[in-house]
Amino acid sequence: MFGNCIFQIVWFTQVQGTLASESTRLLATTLEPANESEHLMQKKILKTVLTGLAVLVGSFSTANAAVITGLTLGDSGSDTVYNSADPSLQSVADAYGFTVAGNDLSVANDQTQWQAFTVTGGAANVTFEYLGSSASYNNQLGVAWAPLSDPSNFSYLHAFTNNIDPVGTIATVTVEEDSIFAFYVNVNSGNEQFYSINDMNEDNKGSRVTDHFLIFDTDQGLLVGLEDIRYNKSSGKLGDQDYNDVIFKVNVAGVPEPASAALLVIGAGMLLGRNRKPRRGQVH
Ligand SMILES: [Ca+2]
Ligand SMILES: [Ca+2]
Ligand SMILES: [Ca+2]
Repeated sequence: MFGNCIFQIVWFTQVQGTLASESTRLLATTLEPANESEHLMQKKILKTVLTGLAVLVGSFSTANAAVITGLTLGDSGSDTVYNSADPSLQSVADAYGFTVAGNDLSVANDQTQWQAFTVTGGAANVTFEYLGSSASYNNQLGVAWAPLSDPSNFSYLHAFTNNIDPVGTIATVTVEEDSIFAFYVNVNSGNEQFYSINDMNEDNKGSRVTDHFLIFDTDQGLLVGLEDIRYNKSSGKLGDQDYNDVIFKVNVAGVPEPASAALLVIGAGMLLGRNRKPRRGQVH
């Protein structure tokens, strides 16, 4: 689960009324395009986001009351994980002891169909931990996020680069309240870009919904495996489709409220004051 968050299922029927008015508001505020292609892109992303809101699968309360909600955005199927060079996604999951509801994680059977997440009720810190890679490309990974009031207006927050940053690198980026976020990769330092939102990927034209990012909701946070090569018509796969090109863990937590942050600073000051006194004693 997301850190120590409380998991609660939110069924579509419970939120349908709220979403209907939200949909109207989004449509009214976002479809003012600068040109036709931008218009089409906005419509496409908006449709994707609203479809996802209609299939909410779960939400999480965090420390500052931020609620993180996984969106499937129309994805309903697991994807095959093919074996290739070590470390395989399964071997990394095993090595780090990832479990789902107390049982060993299975990369074949435990895939969520989440493609993106909404953040409401407060800002959220998204913390990456780089766990492993089997890729010749250097891939820049991070979060793409947009305000819910303007869901096609993405900003990019870089977290780490495989093969450059060492395995074990930890990086935190902050996503604002009332936003949607997804994972992105700049493949081979920018030759291609893929998202965890399949409809935003250039190789996903048509009805294919094969994921570039497989996302698992584990007892230690999210485990994510990336396939960094595009869809190949003749093989019917995304590259070798081994999802071990970059493997990372993600934890999402509410950003502390200002009042709590102020208390933390005061607390830290008291601790520093305490520590200084003995040091002075040692010097003299
Ligand atoms: Ca899928
Ligand atoms: Ca691969
Ligand atoms: Ca690989």
